[in-house]
Amino acid sequence: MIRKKIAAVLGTAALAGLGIAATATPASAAWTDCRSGALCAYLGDGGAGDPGEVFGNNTNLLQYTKFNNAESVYNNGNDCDVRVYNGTGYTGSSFLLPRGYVIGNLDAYRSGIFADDLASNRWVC
Ligand SMILES: [Ca+2]
Ligand SMILES: [Ca+2]
Repeated sequence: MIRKKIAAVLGTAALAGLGIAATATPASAAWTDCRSGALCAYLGDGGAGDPGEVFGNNTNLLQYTKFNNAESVYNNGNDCDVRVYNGTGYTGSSFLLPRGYVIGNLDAYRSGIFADDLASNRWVC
């Protein structure tokens, strides 16, 4: 798909991108559209664009465009960390995203194995 580049947000996105190339980091103000309690996925790096939100555990996130094409992800859960898989039904590879943390550029995280494929999630308390 064509990835939209927005010059106006590039400064913020680039700053956020620097810290999260290899690991999860605490969320900053750019991520605030994600409602409390949700796991949010974005079509842009660094939380750019409107989030796709899910609550609870999900065996098939690929039915949601923003998870199926995710560029960044944010755990805005209330209490728990969340494990995210690149296979449906909690299969494939996974990472644990602590509560309040983001991955700002999935392409740069673990060789991009989760980019465009956040397929299922399970909350870990
Ligand atoms: Ca996909
Ligand atoms: Ca990216």
